[in-house]
Amino acid sequence: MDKSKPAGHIAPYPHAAAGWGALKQVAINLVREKVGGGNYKTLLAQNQPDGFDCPGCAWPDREHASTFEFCENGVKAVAAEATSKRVRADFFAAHTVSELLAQSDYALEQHGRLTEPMLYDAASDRYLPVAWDAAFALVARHLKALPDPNQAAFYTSGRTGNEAAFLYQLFVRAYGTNNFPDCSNMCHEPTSRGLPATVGAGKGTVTLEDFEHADTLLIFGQNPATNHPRMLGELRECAKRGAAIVSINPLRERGLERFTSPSHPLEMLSNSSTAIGSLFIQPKLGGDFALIKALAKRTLELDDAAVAAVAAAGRAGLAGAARVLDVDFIAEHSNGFAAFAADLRRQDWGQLVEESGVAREQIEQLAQVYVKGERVIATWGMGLTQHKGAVATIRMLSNLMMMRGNIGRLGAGLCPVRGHSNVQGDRTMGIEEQPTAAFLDRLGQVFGFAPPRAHGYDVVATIEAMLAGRVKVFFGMGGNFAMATPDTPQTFAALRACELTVHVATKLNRSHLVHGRAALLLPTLGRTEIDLQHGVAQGVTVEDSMSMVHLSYGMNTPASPQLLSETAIVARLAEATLGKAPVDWAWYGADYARIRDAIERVFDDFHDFNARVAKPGGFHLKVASRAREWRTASGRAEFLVCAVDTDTPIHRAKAKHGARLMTLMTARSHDQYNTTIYGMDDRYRGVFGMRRVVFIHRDDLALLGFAAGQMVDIVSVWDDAVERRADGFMLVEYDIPRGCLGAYFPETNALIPLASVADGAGTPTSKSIPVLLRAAA
Ligand SMILES: Nc1nc2c(c(=O)[nH]1)N[C@H]1C(S)=C(S)[C@@H](COP(=O)(O)OP(=O)(O)OC[C@H]3O[C@@H](n4cnc5c(=O)[nH]c(N)nc54)[C@H](O)[C@@H]3O)O[C@H]1N2
Ligand SMILES: Nc1nc2c(c(=O)[nH]1)N[C@H]1C(S)=C(S)[C@@H](COP(=O)(O)OP(=O)(O)OC[C@H]3O[C@@H](n4cnc5c(=O)[nH]c(N)nc54)[C@H](O)[C@@H]3O)O[C@H]1N2
Ligand SMILES: [Mo]
Repeated sequence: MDKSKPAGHIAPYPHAAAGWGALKQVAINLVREKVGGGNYKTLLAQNQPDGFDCPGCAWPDREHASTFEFCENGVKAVAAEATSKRVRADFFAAHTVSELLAQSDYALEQHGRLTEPMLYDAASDRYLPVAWDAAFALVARHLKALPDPNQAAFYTSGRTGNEAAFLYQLFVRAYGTNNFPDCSNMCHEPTSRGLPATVGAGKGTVTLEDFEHADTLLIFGQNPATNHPRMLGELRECAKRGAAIVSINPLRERGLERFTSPSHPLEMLSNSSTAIGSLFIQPKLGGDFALIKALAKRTLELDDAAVAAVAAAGRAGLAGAARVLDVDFIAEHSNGFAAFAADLRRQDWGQLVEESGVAREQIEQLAQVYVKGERVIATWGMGLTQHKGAVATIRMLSNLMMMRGNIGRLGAGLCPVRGHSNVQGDRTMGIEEQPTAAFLDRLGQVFGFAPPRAHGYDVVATIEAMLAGRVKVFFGMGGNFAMATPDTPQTFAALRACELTVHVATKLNRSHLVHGRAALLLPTLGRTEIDLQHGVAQGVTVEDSMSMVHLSYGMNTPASPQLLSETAIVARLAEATLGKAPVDWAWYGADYARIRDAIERVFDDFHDFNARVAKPGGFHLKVASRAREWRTASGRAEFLVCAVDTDTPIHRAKAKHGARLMTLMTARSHDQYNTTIYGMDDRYRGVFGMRRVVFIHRDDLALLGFAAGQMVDIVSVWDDAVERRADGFMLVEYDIPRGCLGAYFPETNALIPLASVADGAGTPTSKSIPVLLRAAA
């Protein structure tokens, strides 16, 4: 590993987020990606009715948007797919797999689009061309040879459209397993597991319309300027209206301070910008649970004060102040409030301050903002989900919102902000290792087969099963399993222990190089490309983060005539494996509208699917909690008592190592899409030309006896004998709470122990890793 000083530099970013910087970056990207002339027009068709859904993120689009919503990172995602560079058979002939493994993730991405199916040849350590039919026959042979279908696992990344996802889960269940690890397991799983127990549905309750009416926004653990740039447009409008916007984040992310809108020419010309954040609260990593519980406690105290004031005023014959709690909501809609309130009253303030890392005065200030809001939206991203206590944190947030009836009414609600553009839709379609019995019953009835009942493996369980030899075939529908997952050396060993690994992909990545004894690489169409089946262009449907379902049509000529759509790959693999049972796969693959009809038969909420989705903008998929219909066991929204966890791996490591123990978060730079590295800058955080950096507070630099710019190795602290380390990172002094560090993934994934997951969700704790720093060897 190269431990010499990186070539990059650090320079604070003084400008607003987006604006001219973003446009310049867009131009650079188009040139770098050598997007062919005809493909420029694709950018204009992005997120427009009859265009394609942006493969960038899951933030929704304004219906009938009249101007192109310009988004730098959306353009990067499109440009990466529309690149004119190609990886052909001659490329693989020229490079052994071992050679390619030595290249960086950035270099692998730069080679361009995959063009034909390839089969690994161990004798030459190269990928060689293979015919599609032979490829499907090979996978089918492996699958049929397994003594138990549960020895295969089927991964999904969140770009896969609904039609392919539906057919895929049908095939896998007809084959006989529920082993559906998916990117969601590493992402918003704590949301999907946390919310049903409280509001009865695992999805957000707001739509864009609610943003037009909200007067207060609480943004937890999200970096929208980089990861959901179109969200800034909504925030800008809210800010202009005078809404209070609070960012709760250990880092003061740039896009939440000031934003120049590229779709507002005046702001661009005058170099002016809209101030966005009204208040910044910087909890320590993983401190959100204690902070939210503190807000709930304070809200209760303020209500007690209001009740006392009313009583006093009444004695004096005056009208008193209004209640702080929404007593009507609590009485009519909820369950468990008395126990919840009793727990809040018992809760010690000191513990909340200590565990959140936020001073009591600041908590009280934030509580004032919260109770002043008549219509409050709470949004959250990976800053809440990738912790041991993530499920409890999300439930506590739901509790807090319910106290003031901020769920299921105009301008208010819960807003988990999902990542991949169709990650929510894939789950809706049944990509789910823990399917409900009701869903399986229905699937079995509609298609006349008996789906497997046993729950399957999620991402972490799949890696463990591969290591233990219990999973022998790994099939990846998109994504980059080897690099997105924790404990990198273990994951590599797991993949290498497989009899067969198969990846359906658009571009080369490391997962294709860390392979099983047999390995296939199956190239597929991206969402921007025309998908012709029997001469007819097919659209695919996607569901965004706010449950809007719409059609997406590709416009570009496919990167290679040999590419198959994901749906076609599933249909042909299913037929090769199962014949025409329980359905005629090819018949479905020939016309995606038939798959939508089948989806409608399995899910009531998709009634009239083809007709409704044909309308520009599509339709909103019902979320019961939005309508204050509570699909919980009690039929009411549940207040859930949750205690502060003071026995986490972080607490235990601190007890052992004292103040030198640091908590590390791993997040995204501005120039990456998850494991895809587009460039080496993190502009808004002032990092240029390098990625191996660690953000650290100046007092911690002093405490540890380091200086900014010095190189360190990072070592995790865990209770097994495995040494987990990541070497050669430059220390960058940063405005981050004491005891906390920040770095980028995937370079740091080797530090996350496989067993370190969110309670009740299995999500790797990518934002709270106990580590020690050592001067680089
Ligand atoms: N351009 C681009 N767009 C993307 C992606 C991408 O990689 N690139 N990825 C997509 C995907 S799959 C996803 S899931 C989303 C991810 O989007 P985000 O949720 O924004 O993801 P991250 O960059 O991991 O970091 C989240 C934020 O959490 C903060 N944070 C870290 N720990 C804590 C904590 O303990 N508490 C609080 N309150 N905050 C914390 C970090 O400072 C950071 O600002 O973006 C999607 N969109
Ligand atoms: N340490 C740490 N680890 C993390 C995270 C973190 O914050 N910290 N975040 C986690 C999160 S939120 C997520 S969602 C996961 C992401 O995990 P994944 O979804 O597995 O990873 P991606 O990097 O999004 O996958 C990129 C690859 O997908 C393929 N691809 C792109 N478009 C298409 C397509 O249309 N079809 C097909 N078949 N393939 C396509 C390309 O080959 C590309 O190389 O990573 C997780 N890992
Ligand atoms: Mo994600």
